[in-house]
Amino acid sequence: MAGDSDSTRTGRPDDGRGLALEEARPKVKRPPLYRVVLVNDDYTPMEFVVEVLEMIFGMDRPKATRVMLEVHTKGKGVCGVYTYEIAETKVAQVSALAQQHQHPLLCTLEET
Ligand code: TYC
Repeated sequence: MAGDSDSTRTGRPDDGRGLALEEARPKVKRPPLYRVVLVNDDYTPMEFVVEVLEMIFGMDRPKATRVMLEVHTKGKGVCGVYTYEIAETKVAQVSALAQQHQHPLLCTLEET
């Protein structure tokens, strides 16, 4: 704060040596998080979706199968929650795989 001495601000006595001795206050904020969402369609094979969930999101087969079936029955489902760069990369990886195999599988980001 402009005009305030260190000792006023910190509540610690001035040691008289004219050197600011302050605890380092770690100034950290949690980054915003984004959901990676898979969208259902009528054409992408279930097996392909399960493999994508295993490859890109590190799920084991039972978990990948549960998530795929949730998307299939409810219309969409969350694959994971990540910081922006990681979420964007996962979306790009899923989209690239879907395009390579000519499936219309859609994967998007949602702010949390
Ligand atoms: N509905 C697809 C089918 O019946 C399977 C599917 C599941 C497709 C999840 C996309 O994100 C998806 N073959």
